[in-house]
Amino acid sequence: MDSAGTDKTVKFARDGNIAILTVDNPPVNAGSPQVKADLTEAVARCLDTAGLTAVVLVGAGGTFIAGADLKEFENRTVPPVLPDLLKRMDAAAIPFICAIDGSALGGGFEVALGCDYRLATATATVGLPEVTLGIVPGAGGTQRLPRLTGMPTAIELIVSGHHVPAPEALRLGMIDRVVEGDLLQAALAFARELPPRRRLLQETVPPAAEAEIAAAEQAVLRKAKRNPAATEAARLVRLSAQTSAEEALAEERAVFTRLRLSNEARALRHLFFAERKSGRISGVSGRSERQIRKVGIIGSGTMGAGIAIAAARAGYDVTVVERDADSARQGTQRIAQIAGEQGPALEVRSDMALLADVDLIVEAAFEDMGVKKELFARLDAIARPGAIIASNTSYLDVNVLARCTSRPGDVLGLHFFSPAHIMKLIEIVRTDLVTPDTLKAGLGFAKTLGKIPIIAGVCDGFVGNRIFAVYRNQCSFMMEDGTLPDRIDQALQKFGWAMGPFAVSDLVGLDIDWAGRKRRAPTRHPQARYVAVADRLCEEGNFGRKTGKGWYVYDNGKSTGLNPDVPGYLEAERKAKDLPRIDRDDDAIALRALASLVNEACLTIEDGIAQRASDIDVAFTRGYGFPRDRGGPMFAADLIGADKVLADVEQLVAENGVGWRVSNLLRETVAAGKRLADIGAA
Ligand code: 3H9
Repeated sequence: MDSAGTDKTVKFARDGNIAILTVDNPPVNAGSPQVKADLTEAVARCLDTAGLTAVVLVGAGGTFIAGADLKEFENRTVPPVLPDLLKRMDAAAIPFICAIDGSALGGGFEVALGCDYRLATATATVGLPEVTLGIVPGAGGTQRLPRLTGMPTAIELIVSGHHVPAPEALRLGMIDRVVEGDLLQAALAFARELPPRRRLLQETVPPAAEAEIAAAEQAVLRKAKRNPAATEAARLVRLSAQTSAEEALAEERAVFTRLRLSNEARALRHLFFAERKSGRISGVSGRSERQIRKVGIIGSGTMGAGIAIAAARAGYDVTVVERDADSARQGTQRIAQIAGEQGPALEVRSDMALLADVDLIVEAAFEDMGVKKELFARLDAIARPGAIIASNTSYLDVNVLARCTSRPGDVLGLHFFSPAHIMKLIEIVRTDLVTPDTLKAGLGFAKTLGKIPIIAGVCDGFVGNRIFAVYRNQCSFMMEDGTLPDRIDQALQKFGWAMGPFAVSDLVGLDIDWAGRKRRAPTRHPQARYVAVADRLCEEGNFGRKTGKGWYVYDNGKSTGLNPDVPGYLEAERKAKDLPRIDRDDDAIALRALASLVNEACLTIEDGIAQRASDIDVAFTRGYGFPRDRGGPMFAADLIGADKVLADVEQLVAENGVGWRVSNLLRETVAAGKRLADIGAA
């Protein structure tokens, strides 16, 4: 085997008459301008070399190509571009065989589609996830894939952006063979058989009934709300059967180029990198020395059941315990009901001693400090040395719980979001005395569960709920200023929120917040602005959806409109306080809501509770229904104009009075002309 060009990101080597091109650009062989240039040069060399019978394309480091380099997207495109390379490969006389290990995604899979044959290891994944990044494939993906899978499947795959595991890809026709054993040797053996050329663009798209295409389209487009790339991608796939490949490719490229620098695509790229950064703690790196295999969960209410299901599905050996036999029976039923046919079936037990040999305990008992303190003291006596004890509390002081044990270094918070087996967000709560190894173990556990972690310090509500509480409070002030709750909900949904705050309160239950307000009442400043309408609803037993009435009225769980009592309650309150009326249009409502989030987010970073602004963007898009296409509150504020948001914060603080202040960090960042979303980014 001869080899050359070792300083290149694409290495050329030969095995007899077969050329081997190895893409080597760690960590994921992303298609940077250098990779594209080197690949173009290496392909040209193959085409200029006499006597070659085939080219095998492979990736170094256990992966093929994870797609275009997303870090380069803000820069101007420099030639050579991928479509031109694929055109050259199409015109070649010899076949290209792609050997896929790890990921072949986006532009990486488009290179694979530009080859004649695709072989993959059983653990490889392939796909075109561009739509999830607010763009469409830019190098023929929308034209070549339907020729392999048919149009309905291609629409489904491209619009959803699904990463397809090799066995499924084989079934769908996306790859030709799944390889057991040495991938390169298998690809070389395949090449030696002199397979005929197979240029996808010369094939026609398999026929499909319009009804089938439309059904596939509707199903995926429904899920891809507020993403213009989704509709464009579906339209482009349809073009594959309507016009020449040349015309369709030109249209695909034009759409790709237009969407690449759209605000939605920028926002989604920001979140892509933010989600990769959010689990990092400065000064803490590497894996925990502790192995977690057995997980114990205390409590089988909605949260405990969801956590148990998530852990069991991730392969942990799970033990769930309850305080007595009756609760255990109910818990077993609850888990069966939530997990459904997919399972797992878990039997909840009523014996705490069963937790003696587990590696990690997650306490998901009733949110009461007294109950939890007692539990932590008991757990300290039961858990084996070295076991980690975590609380799923959403606001209680985990430092206090840690001090109830003789091993505060092994205690942390793992705040799941409901439903815990579905929601991706998790807050890893860093107590004062927690050891780096415990944090690493908590992060490792979260990652195995497929969660996206952010790190939070200890305070009431940690990062997410602390900021969300301020936002909700601000929305109730806007209501008291004269805008009815349904109008506020509508304005925020128009901005892109999954639900408005009043609809969320009804869903969660007004009693939950009521308990919180009563708990905080003794420490509330007597002059602090306070809206009492929610208390009135609660006093009348109207707790939202579950009682059929809250901010809205419900019939069989469906809202039939605003609770007719609310306007009267509001007017009475406004009159009693002699408040001036402030009329806000939809934009002003959305801006004020955003301003409240951004200011509290900056205060949370200032206090050392949140690590960085991008973590807050992750938390709000993954846990609170903030629109992903706006990139999270901090990124959205940068797009709207950080100075405009600051001006609204200043007004908000002036209007709200006691207890409200403008974050210095916010002021300084705006004054320095820096991006809010970059605060804390190291
Ligand atoms: C595209 O291709 C458009 C084309 O149609 C255009 C044709 C003209 N760029 O996720 P991980 C980094 S659009 C730059 O932690 P994993 C990542 O930031 C693209 N960097 O590992 C991280 O860096 P760091 C379509 C990238 O094993 C490191 O690699 N492609 C890229 O959990 C490890 O990543 C996609 O959408 C990239 N494209 O998952 C695929 N990808 O360590 C995007 C990764 O400094 N990538 N990095 O933080 C993924 O889905 C996952 O990263 C992957 C690995 C599954 C590959």
